[in-house]
Amino acid sequence: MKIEGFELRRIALPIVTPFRTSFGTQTSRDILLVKAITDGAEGWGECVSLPQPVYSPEYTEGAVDMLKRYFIPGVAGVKTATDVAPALHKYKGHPMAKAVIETAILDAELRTEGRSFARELGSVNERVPCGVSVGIMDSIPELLDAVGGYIDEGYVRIKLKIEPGWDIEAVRAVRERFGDEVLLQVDANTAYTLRDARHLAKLDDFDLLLIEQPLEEEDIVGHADLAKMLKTPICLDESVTSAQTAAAAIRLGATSVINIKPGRVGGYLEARRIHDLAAAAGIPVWCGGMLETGLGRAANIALASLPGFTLPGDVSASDRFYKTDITEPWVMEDGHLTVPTGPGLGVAPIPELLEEFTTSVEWVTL
Ligand code: SMG
Ligand code: MG
Repeated sequence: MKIEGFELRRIALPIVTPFRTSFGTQTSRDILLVKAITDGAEGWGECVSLPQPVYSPEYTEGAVDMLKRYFIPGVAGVKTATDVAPALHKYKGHPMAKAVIETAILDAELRTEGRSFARELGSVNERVPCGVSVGIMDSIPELLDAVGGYIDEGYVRIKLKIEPGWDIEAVRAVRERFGDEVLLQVDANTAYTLRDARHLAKLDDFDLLLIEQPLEEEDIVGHADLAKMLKTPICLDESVTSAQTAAAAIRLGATSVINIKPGRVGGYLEARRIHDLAAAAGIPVWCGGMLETGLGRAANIALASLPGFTLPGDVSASDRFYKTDITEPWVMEDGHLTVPTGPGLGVAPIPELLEEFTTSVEWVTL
């Protein structure tokens, strides 16, 4: 395969209701899409960075700069997606920017060869169960309304975003209203320190599936210490930036479940490596989400259908965040989404919708 160039396209999509986490509130999504132009097919990638470096060090303008300055020139001569990560290895960090270019090239390659992401990654399931991530709200009644709505829609697992001041009582209220049967977990996005250990241990009363990333990204040892003080399993998100950090966190006892987000670890091929090493270590994994459009969602659904993904992911229907998606919308049936089987991602942006939401387009030829 010969890569001829890339289109860098920015789109702006409104979000149906503001989504608040411990680090801020998202009210719309400004997304970078990358299209790889090759002598075979065209391929798409969706960059999961946020506009500001508040979830991880990456931010979208930075990703654009890295792509134009280093990563696009860096893949000149690359003939297959498996050569992308080795070609870019000398450049430190920026996994989301690396992931988007690898995904676009992989999609082009798979479309050319008529193979799907699911088949390429090692899918074993035809559908995946859907979890939903519920933001921090202004009041408990508002939270209970939101959770009730998602349960009525069929979501099979609820994740509550937490922060100091919005944790034990929120979880207690959801358990009291919806019962012990609901699969429930929480995500702190690094909002606590080890000094909060005794407070966090109060979550042990509520039979949660896991607590996600309570401490700082770098604090692997702190998570290992905290794990000894809690019954609730710890699941790392932000801290796991590669297969290497995943292996280290497992070895140290810092994580007994892993949230795999392809963007955070440099792409779907590295995500599969983490899946494989976690499976070998008996560690369950699940697929995280970054408010993807239908494009990024398609790839996540394929990944979530691998055998080690034994917990429902933050894999929700398009209408969880977007009234209008840029692809055919992902619609949940019986709490599940069907794994796409067409060539590559199996979906593509609908041209008129893509145009409608586009804010800028730039071409970079190789
Ligand atoms: O795509 O369903 C989704 C969002 C899931 O909560 C979610 N993601 O830390 O796991 C996480 C957050 C990161 C994004 S917050 C803007
Ligand atoms: Mg998280």
